[in-house]
Amino acid sequence: MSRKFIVAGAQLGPIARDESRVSAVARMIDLMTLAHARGARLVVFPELALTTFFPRWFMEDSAEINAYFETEMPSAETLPLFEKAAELGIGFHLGYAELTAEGRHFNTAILVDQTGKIVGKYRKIHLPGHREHEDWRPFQHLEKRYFEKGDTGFRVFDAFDGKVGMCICNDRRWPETWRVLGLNGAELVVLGYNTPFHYPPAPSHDHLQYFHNELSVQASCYQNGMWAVSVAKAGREEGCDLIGGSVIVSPLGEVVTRATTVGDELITATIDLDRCAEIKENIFAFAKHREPEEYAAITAPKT
Ligand code: CDV
Repeated sequence: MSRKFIVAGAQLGPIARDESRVSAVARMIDLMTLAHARGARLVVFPELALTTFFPRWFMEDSAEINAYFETEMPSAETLPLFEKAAELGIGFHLGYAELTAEGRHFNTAILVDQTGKIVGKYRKIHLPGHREHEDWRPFQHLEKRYFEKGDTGFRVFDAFDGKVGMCICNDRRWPETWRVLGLNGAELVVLGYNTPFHYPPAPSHDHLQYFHNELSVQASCYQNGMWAVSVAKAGREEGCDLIGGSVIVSPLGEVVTRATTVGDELITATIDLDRCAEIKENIFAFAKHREPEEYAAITAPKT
């Protein structure tokens, strides 16, 4: 049986600080409807897709912070997305800020199947940025303040006739993310990101933001023989420029399709999960060619 199907990346333009979840969900439903019209079985939305990228502001008031988090999924505001997905028979991936019943905060993403059922959850492991307000920055990046390190590991889910893994934004830059997903059998990795164009700790790298984005995803797909759908929240959001550059990448490391704007934009491609074998059974046949006894430094505690 063929494992060829169409996937979509639903890049979102900026979400204003005062934009409601209802409005963000309506934008996502429009993109989902378009994805369905183009024949997609799965549509991928960005990281923290329901609100503005709030870690750019220092906040101390827990009520103010918690207002950006979801305590249930679906909620009254997000239910229409699940209902539309079930009506159209299209799966989706969604990033959001999760507040658990125990009061824990995570940067989370879910995978939803074509019946509208949640079949996978991932909580972001590599949290960039800092914990306290840093005056010198033109904008803050307080993910370490607002989120705990994820506790799900890099799991892979049986979905869409294949093995699907997830990661979120900064995770995509770390080869360990993809290698663990690859060792767990992932054939398709879906992810979203919010990447500011300006990187205050090393502004001389700003002109390389799009390059580093593609470099990370392309190298990782090739080195692990997997497809990726990597999707931005993009554009000028509350005065902060976020890169676009959403891509679908093949197991050979090729960019199959790429967004051309920094607004709401749908990209689609036909992917064939059977093509992962071209890499997984050849140049990166893990069982034949890996030498894990030489890799102990990778998992040694950090110093
Ligand atoms: N949301 C992110 O994780 N953003 C980081 C930025 C801060 C470098 C990223 O890796 O794109």
